Amino acid sequence: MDHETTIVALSSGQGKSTHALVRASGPNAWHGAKNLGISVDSRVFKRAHLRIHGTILPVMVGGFPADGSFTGQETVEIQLVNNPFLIHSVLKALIKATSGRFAEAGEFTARSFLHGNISLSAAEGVCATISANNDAELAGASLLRKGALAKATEPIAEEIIRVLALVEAGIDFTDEEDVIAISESELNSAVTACEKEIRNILDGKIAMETLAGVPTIVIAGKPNAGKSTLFNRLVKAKRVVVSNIAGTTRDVIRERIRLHEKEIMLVDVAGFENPENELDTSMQTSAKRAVEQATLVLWCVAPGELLPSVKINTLVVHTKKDLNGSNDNAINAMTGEGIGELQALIARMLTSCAAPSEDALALLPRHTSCLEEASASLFQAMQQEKTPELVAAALRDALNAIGGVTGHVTPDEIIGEVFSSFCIGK
Ligand SMILES: Nc1nc2c(ncn2[C@@H]2O[C@H](COP(=O)(O)OP(=O)(O)OP(=O)(O)O)[C@@H](O)[C@H]2O)c(=O)[nH]1
Ligand SMILES: [Mg+2]
Repeated sequence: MDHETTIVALSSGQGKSTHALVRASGPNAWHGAKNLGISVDSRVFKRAHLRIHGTILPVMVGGFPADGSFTGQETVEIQLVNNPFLIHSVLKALIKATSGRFAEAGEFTARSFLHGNISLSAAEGVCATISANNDAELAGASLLRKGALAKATEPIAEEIIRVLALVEAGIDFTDEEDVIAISESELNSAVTACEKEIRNILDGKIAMETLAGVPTIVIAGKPNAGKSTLFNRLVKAKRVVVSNIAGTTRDVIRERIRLHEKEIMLVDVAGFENPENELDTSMQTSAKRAVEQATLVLWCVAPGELLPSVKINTLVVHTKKDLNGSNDNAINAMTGEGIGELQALIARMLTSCAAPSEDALALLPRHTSCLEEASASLFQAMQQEKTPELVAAALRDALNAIGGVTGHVTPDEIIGEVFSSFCIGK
């Protein structure tokens, strides 16, 4: 990628909307806009008239100077009516006027990274924000975007650099007996501390891909407990068959619903009982697998049934309230009594089990492997404490691996790979 040519792209998404946003960034961005009859004022968004095909097009224009733009280069943003023909004409006119070219995928964000405005992991956060499908994914992406991972790893990298410098000084002054740049015990405790920090990040991490799916809520319990009636109530439709014959539901039934503004997958399964034949066994296996994969299990208990042993992601739901008035927390899925409270409780439980906590970092697989590599190299350095040259080599490997997270020491191919997953215009 060259970074001296002005790049131009449509920055708003596809689809129906009243307005579209065209962006140009690079050394000729402002000059090019002027060539089209627009005078750009720094940090001002204003009405303007664009000269195009001999006609005048009313637009809104914003100008960002190099030291105040996302890319770190002069930028112009033009808002116009969302008409594909007009957008295409404006893009072509801007490219001609700026002697520029169409931007490649992720090129605006790549320039931001290359001008030192954001770290590589923060750039990946921009990408993850654009493609987020749910609240948890958005929260994970925003932690990345705010540079939380870079903030956590940079002090570790600085410490490795400090220790490496001392080890190398020791190698350089090996002839001078009385010069000990770093003692074995000092080296060991510094490297151990760095390794522990990396381990903490890895242990407390939330893998970004686990946030991508919608949470799954499985309604489970004994046959006839009222599971399917609750399923239908939450889906707000007669989606599954309900009857007083135990064993009515046989398959795993899934329905995507919204609950308190959250997208969830609701699942109804066969009641748990001792299998009596092959069909029972297969039903039970499917139900068990669904429960194992659930984010949250609603374990339905009808009056007179024994309570299950409590598990972390399980919420016991007392059904058929009308048949057992003594339990305050019970529901009646037939009338809807207690359903509002149950929905609120589910939403609260999902928030606590799905969203990353303030200090939990959402890592992409690339980050995890860089950190694991860094940890392994530090471990290697500790094994080699008697041979300074090998310690230095292992520390350099650790530094390269950790630098890969923030982009300080990232090969061009990896940078190219990261930005190519963006869409054009970002
Ligand atoms: N009185 C009363 N009956 C209920 C209530 N909820 C469900 N039922 C009845 O209980 C029976 C069983 O309900 P289902 O929803 O089919 O139970 P299930 O747990 O899905 O049963 P299986 O699919 O056989 O495992 C049906 O006759 C329902 O009408 C309730 O709150 N009160
Ligand atoms: Mg059922």
